Amino acid sequence: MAEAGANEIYFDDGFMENLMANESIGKFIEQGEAFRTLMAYYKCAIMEVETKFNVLNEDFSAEYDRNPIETVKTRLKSPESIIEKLQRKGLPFSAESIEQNLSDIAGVRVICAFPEDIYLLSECLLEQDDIRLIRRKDYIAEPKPNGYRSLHLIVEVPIFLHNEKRFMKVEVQLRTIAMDFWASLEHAIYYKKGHNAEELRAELKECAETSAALDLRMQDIRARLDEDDDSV
Ligand code: 0O2
Repeated sequence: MAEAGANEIYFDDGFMENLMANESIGKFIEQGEAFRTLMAYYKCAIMEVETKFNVLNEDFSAEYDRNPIETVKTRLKSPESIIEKLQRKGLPFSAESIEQNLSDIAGVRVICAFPEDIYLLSECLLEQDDIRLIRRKDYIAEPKPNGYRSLHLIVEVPIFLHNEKRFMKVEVQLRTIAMDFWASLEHAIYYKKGHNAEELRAELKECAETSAALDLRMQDIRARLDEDDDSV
Protein backbone atom coordinates (compact mmCIF):
# COMPACT_ATOMS: atom_id res chain seq x y z
CA MET A 1 0.00 0.00 0.00
CA ALA A 2 1.23 3.50 -0.81
CA GLU A 3 2.35 5.71 2.09
CA ALA A 4 -0.44 8.00 3.21
CA GLY A 5 0.35 11.69 2.85
CA ALA A 6 -0.23 14.13 5.70
CA ASN A 7 -3.87 14.76 4.78
CA GLU A 8 -4.79 11.37 3.35
CA ILE A 9 -6.43 8.44 5.07
CA TYR A 10 -6.27 4.95 3.55
CA PHE A 11 -8.76 2.26 4.58
CA ASP A 12 -7.90 -1.36 3.89
CA ASP A 13 -10.08 -3.21 1.33
CA GLY A 14 -11.99 -5.14 3.99
CA PHE A 15 -13.12 -1.96 5.72
CA MET A 16 -14.49 -0.41 2.53
CA GLU A 17 -16.12 -3.70 1.42
CA ASN A 18 -17.90 -4.05 4.74
CA LEU A 19 -19.05 -0.46 4.59
CA MET A 20 -20.30 -0.70 1.00
CA ALA A 21 -22.04 -4.03 1.75
CA ASN A 22 -24.39 -2.06 3.98
CA GLU A 23 -26.71 -0.60 1.34
CA SER A 24 -27.65 2.52 3.25
CA ILE A 25 -24.07 3.37 4.22
CA GLY A 26 -23.05 2.76 0.59
CA LYS A 27 -25.63 5.35 -0.51
CA PHE A 28 -24.30 7.72 2.10
CA ILE A 29 -20.77 7.41 0.71
CA GLU A 30 -22.10 8.01 -2.81
CA GLN A 31 -23.53 11.25 -1.47
CA GLY A 32 -20.02 12.45 -0.59
CA GLU A 33 -20.28 15.80 -2.34
CA ALA A 34 -23.65 16.71 -0.81
CA PHE A 35 -22.35 15.62 2.59
CA ARG A 36 -19.20 17.76 2.32
CA THR A 37 -21.24 20.80 1.25
CA LEU A 38 -23.63 20.34 4.15
CA MET A 39 -20.72 20.05 6.60
CA ALA A 40 -19.27 23.30 5.20
CA TYR A 41 -22.63 25.01 5.91
CA TYR A 42 -22.61 23.71 9.48
CA LYS A 43 -19.06 25.03 9.92
CA CYS A 44 -20.27 28.48 8.81
CA ALA A 45 -23.17 28.28 11.28
CA ILE A 46 -20.73 27.42 14.08
CA MET A 47 -18.63 30.48 13.16
CA GLU A 48 -21.74 32.70 13.25
CA VAL A 49 -22.81 31.52 16.70
CA GLU A 50 -19.28 31.55 18.12
CA THR A 51 -18.88 35.13 16.93
CA LYS A 52 -22.17 36.13 18.55
CA PHE A 53 -20.91 34.87 21.91
CA ASN A 54 -17.51 36.53 21.47
CA VAL A 55 -19.26 39.81 20.67
CA LEU A 56 -21.44 39.51 23.79
CA ASN A 57 -18.35 38.79 25.89
CA GLU A 58 -16.56 41.88 24.52
CA ASP A 59 -19.67 43.97 25.04
CA PHE A 60 -20.02 42.95 28.72
CA SER A 61 -16.31 43.47 29.21
CA ALA A 62 -16.49 47.03 27.83
CA GLU A 63 -19.75 47.93 29.62
CA TYR A 64 -19.41 46.21 33.00
CA ASP A 65 -15.71 45.41 33.17
CA ARG A 66 -16.27 41.66 33.44
CA ASN A 67 -16.32 38.65 31.10
CA PRO A 68 -19.32 36.35 31.53
CA ILE A 69 -17.65 33.72 29.29
CA GLU A 70 -14.62 31.70 30.30
CA THR A 71 -14.32 29.68 27.07
CA VAL A 72 -16.23 28.89 23.90
CA LYS A 73 -15.59 25.43 22.43
CA THR A 74 -16.95 24.30 19.09
CA ARG A 75 -17.24 20.96 17.36
CA LEU A 76 -18.57 19.49 14.15
CA LYS A 77 -20.01 16.00 14.67
CA SER A 78 -17.71 13.38 13.12
CA PRO A 79 -18.94 11.30 10.13
CA GLU A 80 -18.66 8.16 12.32
CA SER A 81 -20.93 9.67 15.00
CA ILE A 82 -23.39 10.87 12.35
CA ILE A 83 -23.60 7.41 10.78
CA GLU A 84 -23.97 5.79 14.24
CA LYS A 85 -26.79 8.19 15.19
CA LEU A 86 -28.71 7.75 11.91
CA GLN A 87 -28.39 4.00 12.25
CA ARG A 88 -29.49 4.01 15.92
CA LYS A 89 -32.56 6.10 15.09
CA GLY A 90 -33.40 4.08 11.96
CA LEU A 91 -33.13 7.17 9.77
CA PRO A 92 -32.17 7.28 6.07
CA PHE A 93 -28.53 7.94 5.19
CA SER A 94 -28.58 11.14 3.16
CA ALA A 95 -27.59 14.78 3.50
CA GLU A 96 -31.27 15.71 3.44
CA SER A 97 -32.06 13.31 6.27
CA ILE A 98 -29.19 14.69 8.37
CA GLU A 99 -30.42 18.23 7.94
CA GLN A 100 -34.03 17.33 8.69
CA ASN A 101 -33.56 14.91 11.55
CA LEU A 102 -30.36 15.70 13.44
CA SER A 103 -29.95 18.91 15.37
CA ASP A 104 -26.51 18.42 16.91
CA ILE A 105 -24.21 18.34 13.89
CA ALA A 106 -22.94 21.81 14.77
CA GLY A 107 -22.13 22.23 18.45
CA VAL A 108 -21.11 25.30 20.43
CA ARG A 109 -20.33 24.93 24.14
CA VAL A 110 -20.15 28.08 26.25
CA ILE A 111 -18.43 27.79 29.62
CA CYS A 112 -19.22 30.44 32.23
CA ALA A 113 -17.95 31.03 35.75
CA PHE A 114 -21.38 31.61 37.31
CA PRO A 115 -24.82 30.00 36.74
CA GLU A 116 -26.62 33.35 36.32
CA ASP A 117 -24.34 34.21 33.39
CA ILE A 118 -25.69 31.14 31.58
CA TYR A 119 -29.22 32.57 31.62
CA LEU A 120 -28.02 36.09 30.84
CA LEU A 121 -26.12 34.90 27.76
CA SER A 122 -28.90 32.64 26.56
CA GLU A 123 -31.42 35.51 26.79
CA CYS A 124 -29.03 37.85 24.95
CA LEU A 125 -28.59 35.27 22.18
CA LEU A 126 -32.30 34.49 21.85
CA GLU A 127 -33.23 38.19 21.70
CA GLN A 128 -31.19 38.62 18.53
CA ASP A 129 -33.57 39.02 15.62
CA ASP A 130 -31.81 36.57 13.28
CA ILE A 131 -31.90 33.70 15.79
CA ARG A 132 -34.77 31.22 15.86
CA LEU A 133 -35.23 29.05 18.95
CA ILE A 134 -36.16 25.48 18.04
CA ARG A 135 -35.84 23.78 21.43
CA ARG A 136 -34.71 24.62 24.95
CA LYS A 137 -33.88 22.05 27.64
CA ASP A 138 -32.96 23.33 31.06
CA TYR A 139 -30.99 20.58 32.75
CA ILE A 140 -29.92 23.10 35.43
CA ALA A 141 -33.45 23.70 36.69
CA GLU A 142 -34.16 19.98 36.17
CA PRO A 143 -30.92 17.99 36.29
CA LYS A 144 -30.81 14.56 34.65
CA PRO A 145 -31.12 11.60 37.07
CA ASN A 146 -27.33 11.05 36.90
CA GLY A 147 -26.72 14.67 38.02
CA TYR A 148 -25.95 16.18 34.58
CA ARG A 149 -26.52 19.93 34.45
CA SER A 150 -26.37 22.34 31.47
CA LEU A 151 -28.69 24.57 29.52
CA HIS A 152 -29.26 23.23 25.99
CA LEU A 153 -30.59 25.30 23.12
CA ILE A 154 -31.22 24.23 19.57
CA VAL A 155 -31.23 27.37 17.46
CA GLU A 156 -31.36 28.16 13.79
CA VAL A 157 -28.97 30.80 12.52
CA PRO A 158 -28.78 32.23 9.00
CA ILE A 159 -25.64 31.82 6.95
CA PHE A 160 -25.21 34.05 3.92
CA LEU A 161 -23.92 32.15 0.88
CA HIS A 162 -23.07 33.68 -2.52
CA ASN A 163 -26.57 32.98 -3.85
CA GLU A 164 -28.81 32.30 -0.87
CA LYS A 165 -29.52 32.78 2.80
CA ARG A 166 -29.82 29.47 4.60
CA PHE A 167 -30.91 28.72 8.16
CA MET A 168 -28.80 26.05 9.86
CA LYS A 169 -29.37 24.32 13.20
CA VAL A 170 -26.78 24.64 15.96
CA GLU A 171 -26.82 22.98 19.37
CA VAL A 172 -25.66 25.38 22.07
CA GLN A 173 -24.72 24.00 25.47
CA LEU A 174 -24.18 26.53 28.26
CA ARG A 175 -22.67 25.38 31.54
CA THR A 176 -20.40 26.51 34.36
CA ILE A 177 -16.75 25.48 34.69
CA ALA A 178 -17.79 23.07 37.45
CA MET A 179 -20.61 21.54 35.35
CA ASP A 180 -18.18 21.11 32.46
CA PHE A 181 -15.56 19.45 34.64
CA TRP A 182 -18.24 17.13 36.04
CA ALA A 183 -19.54 16.24 32.54
CA SER A 184 -16.07 15.27 31.30
CA LEU A 185 -15.58 12.97 34.29
CA GLU A 186 -19.06 11.49 33.82
CA HIS A 187 -18.33 10.91 30.13
CA ALA A 188 -15.21 8.96 31.13
CA ILE A 189 -17.17 6.54 33.34
CA TYR A 190 -20.23 6.34 31.04
CA TYR A 191 -19.08 3.14 29.37
CA LYS A 192 -17.49 1.73 32.49
CA LYS A 193 -18.71 -1.69 33.58
CA GLY A 194 -17.60 -3.86 36.46
CA HIS A 195 -18.25 -4.22 40.13
CA ASN A 196 -17.54 -0.65 41.20
CA ALA A 197 -19.30 1.16 38.30
CA GLU A 198 -22.53 1.70 40.26
CA GLU A 199 -20.59 2.95 43.26
CA LEU A 200 -18.72 5.45 41.07
CA ARG A 201 -21.97 6.69 39.49
CA ALA A 202 -23.54 7.24 42.91
CA GLU A 203 -20.48 9.15 44.09
CA LEU A 204 -20.45 11.22 40.93
CA LYS A 205 -24.10 12.12 41.44
CA GLU A 206 -23.23 13.37 44.91
CA CYS A 207 -20.38 15.41 43.38
CA ALA A 208 -22.87 17.02 40.96
CA GLU A 209 -24.97 18.21 43.89
CA THR A 210 -21.97 19.42 45.91
CA SER A 211 -20.58 21.26 42.93
CA ALA A 212 -23.97 22.87 42.09
CA ALA A 213 -24.16 24.13 45.69
CA LEU A 214 -20.60 25.48 45.39
CA ASP A 215 -21.48 27.27 42.13
CA LEU A 216 -24.34 29.05 43.93
CA ARG A 217 -22.22 29.95 46.98
CA MET A 218 -19.51 31.47 44.81
CA GLN A 219 -22.13 33.35 42.81
CA ASP A 220 -23.48 34.73 46.07
CA ILE A 221 -19.98 35.85 47.13
CA ARG A 222 -19.55 37.61 43.79
CA ALA A 223 -22.92 39.37 44.23
CA ARG A 224 -21.92 40.55 47.71
CA LEU A 225 -18.57 41.80 46.38
CA ASP A 226 -20.44 43.75 43.69
CA GLU A 227 -22.76 45.26 46.34
CA ASP A 228 -19.72 46.38 48.38
CA ASP A 229 -18.14 47.94 45.28
CA ASP A 230 -21.38 49.81 44.50
CA SER A 231 -21.66 51.19 48.02
CA VAL A 232 -18.12 52.65 47.99
P1 0O2 B 1 -21.46 14.83 21.89
O1 0O2 B 1 -20.30 14.22 21.23
O2 0O2 B 1 -21.13 15.58 23.15
O3 0O2 B 1 -22.34 15.63 20.98
P2 0O2 B 1 -30.80 14.24 20.56
O4 0O2 B 1 -29.45 14.78 20.13
O5 0O2 B 1 -31.86 15.29 20.64
O6 0O2 B 1 -31.20 13.02 19.85
P3 0O2 B 1 -30.95 14.18 23.37
O7 0O2 B 1 -30.55 13.13 24.36
O8 0O2 B 1 -32.38 14.59 23.36
O9 0O2 B 1 -30.50 13.67 21.97
O10 0O2 B 1 -30.09 15.47 23.52
P4 0O2 B 1 -29.72 16.24 24.85
O11 0O2 B 1 -30.38 15.67 26.04
O12 0O2 B 1 -29.99 17.67 24.55
O13 0O2 B 1 -28.15 15.94 25.03
C1 0O2 B 1 -27.26 15.83 23.96
C2 0O2 B 1 -25.83 16.18 24.36
O14 0O2 B 1 -25.76 16.71 25.69
C3 0O2 B 1 -24.89 14.98 24.40
O15 0O2 B 1 -24.37 14.81 23.12
C4 0O2 B 1 -23.82 15.41 25.40
O16 0O2 B 1 -22.90 16.32 24.80
C5 0O2 B 1 -24.63 16.18 26.40
N1 0O2 B 1 -25.18 15.31 27.46
C6 0O2 B 1 -26.49 15.02 27.64
N2 0O2 B 1 -26.64 14.23 28.71
C7 0O2 B 1 -25.41 14.01 29.21
C8 0O2 B 1 -24.91 13.26 30.35
O17 0O2 B 1 -25.66 12.64 31.08
N3 0O2 B 1 -23.57 13.29 30.55
C9 0O2 B 1 -22.71 13.97 29.78
N4 0O2 B 1 -21.41 13.93 30.06
N5 0O2 B 1 -23.14 14.68 28.68
C10 0O2 B 1 -24.47 14.70 28.42
P5 0O2 B 1 -23.82 13.42 22.59
O18 0O2 B 1 -24.47 13.15 21.29
O19 0O2 B 1 -23.98 12.37 23.66
O20 0O2 B 1 -22.32 13.59 22.37
